[in-house]
Amino acid sequence: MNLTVKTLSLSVAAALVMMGCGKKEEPQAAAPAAPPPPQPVVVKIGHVAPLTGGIAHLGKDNENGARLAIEEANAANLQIGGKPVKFELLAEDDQADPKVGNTVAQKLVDAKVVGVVGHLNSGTTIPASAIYQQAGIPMISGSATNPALTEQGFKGIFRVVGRDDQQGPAVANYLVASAKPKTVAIIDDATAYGEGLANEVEKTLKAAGIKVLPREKGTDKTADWKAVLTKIKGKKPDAVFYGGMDATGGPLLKQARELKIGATFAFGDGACTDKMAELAGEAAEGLICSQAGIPVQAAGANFTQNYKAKFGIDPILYAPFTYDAAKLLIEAMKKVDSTDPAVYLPALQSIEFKGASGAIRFDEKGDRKDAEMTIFTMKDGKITPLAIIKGGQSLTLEEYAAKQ
Ligand code: ABU
Repeated sequence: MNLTVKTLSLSVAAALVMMGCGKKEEPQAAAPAAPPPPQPVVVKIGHVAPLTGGIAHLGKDNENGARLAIEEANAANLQIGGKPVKFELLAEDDQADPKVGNTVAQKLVDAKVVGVVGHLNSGTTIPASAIYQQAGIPMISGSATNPALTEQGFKGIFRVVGRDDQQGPAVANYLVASAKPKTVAIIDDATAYGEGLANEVEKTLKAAGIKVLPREKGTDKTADWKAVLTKIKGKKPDAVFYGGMDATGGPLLKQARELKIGATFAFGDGACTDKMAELAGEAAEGLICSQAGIPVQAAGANFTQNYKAKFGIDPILYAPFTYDAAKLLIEAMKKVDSTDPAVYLPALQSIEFKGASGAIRFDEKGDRKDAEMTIFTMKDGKITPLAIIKGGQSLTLEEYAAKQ
């Protein structure tokens, strides 16, 4: 055996002896399990709109907007107050009925929501706002336009659309400038919204020296307008304004044309949707209408794409506004690192936010500062924006988009 082989053999032998003499291997103690990730704190946000009845399509559109914002916030895995949070949307149906609206408002308060997006109708939003205010829960409507909502002195009540004392003059002035009517008939649906907007239109028309016929009325469920329209036909107005929603405005317009009333028809935001073409058919062509914000065509591209990807349809009317309303609540919570309404309310009051519906700031009443108004006409079955009015300026859709 040469020296090298001998040395190697001794080393191997020594190693084997050492292994044999080593401590018997103990079974490895299991590594302590990692602590489970902290369970997210569930933060409830309410949404209320009519999800049944004639304007359920608008209620669902509003709800979809809020739901998209909530899901996007959850996808961002937010931490508030040092804890992961998961937002949950509690969606309620108020059937566009003020009594039901109050019942579901109380239900949301009892469920401990920390904020509410809604309601859709002014007639439900105004009474429900007192319940939220009393409970200290901030509420933002994405569609209620009656001025009375924010004239109550409630510090936690907001809207992200304009008001009917802005919308009424906007649509009435456009009607005067475009149709040059000498006599106008006005009909409303006897709701807080329909009657209130009709009053604003009447004031503006009268101030412009136009004769306004005695008011005609229906309800938010009227399907047969023939008696009202026959009465109006005899007075030969040049234009007719209707304060009400598309579910009743569509049949009204269809029946007017069936009665061979040739007047120009104008509507407010509740009847300023493509649904008018579905309900009135050809009769809807050429109608004039207004919305109390930017048109859905001007909403942020991300919002529109994500909405369509999630719901498989295009947003209809105020979904960008309810989307923004939900985002505003969450943004205010993030700013103060708290989901406590009393803590985040001041941040909401002073918020400056670039939303899908444009730049949002609130005035001391809770109204949106510098809200846009848009005038549309029905063209080839589609509500088509003609003018976006902001701060006394009138812009086309393209001009508005170029400024963003
Ligand atoms: N702004 C139109 C529909 C909602 C409302 O009642 O105000």
